[in-house]
Amino acid sequence: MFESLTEQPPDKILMLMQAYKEDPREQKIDLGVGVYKDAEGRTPIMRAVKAAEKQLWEVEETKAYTGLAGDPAFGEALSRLVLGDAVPAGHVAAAATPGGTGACRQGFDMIRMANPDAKVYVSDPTWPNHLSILKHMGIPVVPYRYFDDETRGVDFDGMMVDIGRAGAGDVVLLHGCCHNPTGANLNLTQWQAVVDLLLKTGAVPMIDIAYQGFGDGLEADAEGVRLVASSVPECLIAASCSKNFGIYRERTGLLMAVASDPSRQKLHQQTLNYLNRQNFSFPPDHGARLVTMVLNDDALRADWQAEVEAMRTGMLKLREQLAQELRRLSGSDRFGFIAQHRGMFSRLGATPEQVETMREQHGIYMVGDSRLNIAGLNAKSVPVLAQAIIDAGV
Ligand code: PLP
Ligand code: TYF
Repeated sequence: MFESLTEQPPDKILMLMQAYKEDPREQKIDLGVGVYKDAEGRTPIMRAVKAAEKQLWEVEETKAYTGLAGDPAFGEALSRLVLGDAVPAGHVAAAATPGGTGACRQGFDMIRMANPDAKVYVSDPTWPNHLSILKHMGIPVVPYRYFDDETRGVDFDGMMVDIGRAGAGDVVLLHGCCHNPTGANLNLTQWQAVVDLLLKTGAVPMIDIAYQGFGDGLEADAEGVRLVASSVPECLIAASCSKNFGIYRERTGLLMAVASDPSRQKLHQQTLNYLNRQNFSFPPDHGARLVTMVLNDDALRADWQAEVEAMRTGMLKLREQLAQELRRLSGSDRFGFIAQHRGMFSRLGATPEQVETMREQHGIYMVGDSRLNIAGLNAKSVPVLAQAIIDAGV
């Protein structure tokens, strides 16, 4: 039977990770996969997470199943982190998922279940996994203009025209902050305009937020999500704890369904539970429990916030250093966008050939669309990258 299977396209980001590993050059620089790294190139376990893990080992008495939506305390704590006071708890249904990817997948499943004809509008470009999961599920995808290749900012006029075509029964997928792969984001005025448009058309927003705290701060990064969630009749939010808690392999995420009418909450919760049961039954608990402990303990939370803030400001400093170095080498301001972008990524706007040249000649690994992971840099490698960018003729 399985002879009928054909090879599926591999994940280019994960392939790049492998190619980097196999490169024997000592001075190679990894700007590929979206994993935070400190100046020494390590992806550390965050202090508060480690402390929670130690405590957990002492106090945990059972590994028996939780609930289909995971521990409700996790749902409450993480939805509060994302939504703040924007939406009362009684309007939010939430289910733990295996990572933010699992939250996206479950969200798409809920959309398909509610409306088998739904089209999902996605930014051009978006995280490749959005596209591959939607394709795998047979959900039609409509790209909307997002990145302006000239300014390296958001093509907001184009975006508004394109998402204006989504009608009731369609979904507009938005990145909550720190857009992957471009680093270009909406400001709050633009979020408001998107909300007004969605209210007019009746299209439902789904927000993927995987980098809260990596852009302008934990609160600022959630402003767009909070505005949407408090304004529209219904929306989905897929949140990931992989980056901002540094617990990638624990697979910790949350899918939220928010409704302005609280009487919808019960059915939404039941649907989320049902979908978890169909796809994997109980979600992973370890990472979710650590996150809950960190968020609900004042001291752990303060330490975690301080560490996220240090990661964020460190990345901002690298952005500024890179923009400055490129200003010096190019004698122009055309790389100023690097300091304007937010999050782990920036799309440089280099051609695939230029990306290849940087890899071959300088051992610099970035994704083929010229997305670079800022956290892969340190103060010493920034000038090396800047020189390579200029040498490649970007
Ligand atoms: N969404 C986006 C845009 C991402 O970049 C990521 C990255 O890792 C995720 C979701 C989910 O990640 P994970 O499944 O590791 O939590
Ligand atoms: O975009 C990234 O690099 C991260 C990590 O299949 C990632 O989101 C990359 C590929 C993948 C899953 C996660």
